Amino acid sequence: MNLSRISLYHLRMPLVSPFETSFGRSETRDCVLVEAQADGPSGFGECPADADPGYSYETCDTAWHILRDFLIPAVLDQNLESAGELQNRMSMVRGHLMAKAGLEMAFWDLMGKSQGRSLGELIGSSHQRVDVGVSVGIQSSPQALVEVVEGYVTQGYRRIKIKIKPGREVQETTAVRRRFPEMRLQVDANSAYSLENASMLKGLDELGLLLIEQPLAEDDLWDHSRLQEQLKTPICLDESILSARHARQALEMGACRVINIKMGRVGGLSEAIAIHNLCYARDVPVWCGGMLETGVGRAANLALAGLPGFTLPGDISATERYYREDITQEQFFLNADSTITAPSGPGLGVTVDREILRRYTLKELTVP
Ligand code: OSB
Ligand code: MG
Repeated sequence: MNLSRISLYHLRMPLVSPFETSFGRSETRDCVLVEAQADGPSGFGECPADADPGYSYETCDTAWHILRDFLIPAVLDQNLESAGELQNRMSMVRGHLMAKAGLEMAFWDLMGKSQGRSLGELIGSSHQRVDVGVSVGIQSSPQALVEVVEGYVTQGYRRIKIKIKPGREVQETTAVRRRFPEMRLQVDANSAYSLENASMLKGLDELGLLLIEQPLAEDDLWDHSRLQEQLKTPICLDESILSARHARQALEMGACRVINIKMGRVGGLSEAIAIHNLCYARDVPVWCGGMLETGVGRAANLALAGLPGFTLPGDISATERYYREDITQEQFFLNADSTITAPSGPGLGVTVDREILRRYTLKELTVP
């Protein structure tokens, strides 16, 4: 495959409701959409860096810089037969995994379209209906949180994740647990605790949670292993896992018992599959995380989450949970059994609506 032209779009999309985590509150979601052209129809990829470096050091502006000045020049007009060859061309850039992931996703979409096969077929997904849940942001009070959760349960979500931060965890999670004693429930701290104040998390250990996601700093595998020793509830790592090597080391250290896989965070779909394969071979449950993606990134997440090792519900919700209007013609709906069906068309199986895309584009660049 010869990539002859690549375009970047910095998008800012209004969320249907503000999303608050331990690292901040947002009413909009930014991303960099990558469009790659070979012979036939173009391929799209989503780089999920946001406007601010709250979840990761990458932002849309750093991704833009790295894509424009380094990654695009390295991959244009090369004869690339596989995503592995694309990654080789990008390997002179250290880090900047979300920038690389956006470009790799566009490459996969192109490959699928040129072969007339869906992304799920290309990577060997075993099922098209993917078990999903919803990630609920920090609310004004435990009561307000219970009401928001009730709304999602009414819509049919059977797995709920609650965002927590120090002082806003035990009462909140207990209130939801009392209201829904049987619900599949988990929490996500986004690195807000340290080993010193992690005793606050002990109050969660009797609530029958599926997992506690990323309680400590992203660069702190060792302290996660010490905390895991003190908890019955499995720790799940998100921010800490940037590669299959990290995943192996975290498991061998006992730093976690579950892994959240996000292709954006780990540099692309190939590395996400490598982490899945490692965990599958070791019987370690994984699930597909989300980053409030548009329909483009959501389609890729659904294909990934169709691999057989994804035994826990993913953070992949229906379009209407995120956006009133999405950039893809396809919308995603929740099935009655709390699943979402992965698209079956070639590549990502979604079509970008040019007019809607224009509405949310802050800036745009085409090379050459
Ligand atoms: O930590 O999982 C996270 C959203 C943005 C950045 C980080 C995270 C999240 C979510 C939302 O939890 C998951 C979704 O896309 O529904
Ligand atoms: Mg997380």
